[in-house]
Amino acid sequence: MEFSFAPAHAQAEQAAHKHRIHPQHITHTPHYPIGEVLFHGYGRQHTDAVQVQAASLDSQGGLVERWLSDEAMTAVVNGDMRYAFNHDVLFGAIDVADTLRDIKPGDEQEQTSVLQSATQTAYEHIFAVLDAQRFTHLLRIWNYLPQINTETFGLERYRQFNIGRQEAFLKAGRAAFKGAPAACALGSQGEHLVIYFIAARNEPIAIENPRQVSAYHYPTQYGPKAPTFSRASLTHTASQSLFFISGTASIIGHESVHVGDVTAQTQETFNNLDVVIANANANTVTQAKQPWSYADLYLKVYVRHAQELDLIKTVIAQRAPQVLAVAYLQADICRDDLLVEIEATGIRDN
Ligand code: 3EB
Repeated sequence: MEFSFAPAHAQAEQAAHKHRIHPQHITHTPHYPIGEVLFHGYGRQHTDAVQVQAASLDSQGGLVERWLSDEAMTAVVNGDMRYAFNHDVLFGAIDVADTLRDIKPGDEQEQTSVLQSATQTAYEHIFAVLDAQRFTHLLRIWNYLPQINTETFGLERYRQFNIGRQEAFLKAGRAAFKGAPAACALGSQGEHLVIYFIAARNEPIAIENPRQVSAYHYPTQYGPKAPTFSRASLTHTASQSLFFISGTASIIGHESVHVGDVTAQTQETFNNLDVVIANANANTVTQAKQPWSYADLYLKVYVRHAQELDLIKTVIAQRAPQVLAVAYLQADICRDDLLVEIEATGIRDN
């Protein structure tokens, strides 16, 4: 698998020259995207890419995150769900419309919010596909939900999402605590809940960060059910090593620190990233021939306030000048006191 970020206008040109995915199953030759995600701040586009309504802060027409298969692969479209897989990995996405229905007046009497049940249903669908295709192990999940910090049903929507997510993991008999996949959960514009994911046939190694309480053990002050993710996941395919660092923020223990100070939050985020990388390198099971470093990583940076972009860029230039690429997106972060969140992906040939 290969990875790239590209400005979205290049994507539009390419889309015009390729056949759209309509049939249920298509087999593609190598170097076709196994997954494509278009990040943009405006309405929905005519594209086969997964669409996330989050504005790209450095390319005006939006950003495309592209996962390329280096082997022949099979693509499947099934209602809200699409996925494609080769010998080693499965990339999939589910896009659920209308998850804001729960803010209509009158619904508030319901016990279970629309978002909570939509999340649970989406994850159950994901697990059914993974079990059926025997790509049993989730490595990484990206979650984008509208109005993530808005309170409805007496509970912030991120916390509603966490209930549905944890319930689905438990119901499926999957690791909801130790051994959970790497993840992130961000706000988006529009109304769609968009979840995309990468799975493999072999169990990954979950990495934690000793500076932070494991997210799946956060106390209930952050919501009735804890978030379901590990700080990073590591795995090998026959030819490659994959390293996924979850969304990482200015949290020590379980508390947000440097509230109101985006520069200090970005520095603290790098203190956490440094430790996650060091912990991954210390894991003897992964037998990395070379330690992972920022020079192996693509960063995705979520910025709550677009006007703080330059402050964040200054810290990145200082702490990780050697990264392969950085993409900046405007997004709300799952705690309203967090101003920045950074995730990383590494793909390396064995
Ligand atoms: C944190 O460390 C910040 O709910 O899937 C980071 C990564 C965060 C993943 C998730 C949330 C999630 O708690 C927030």
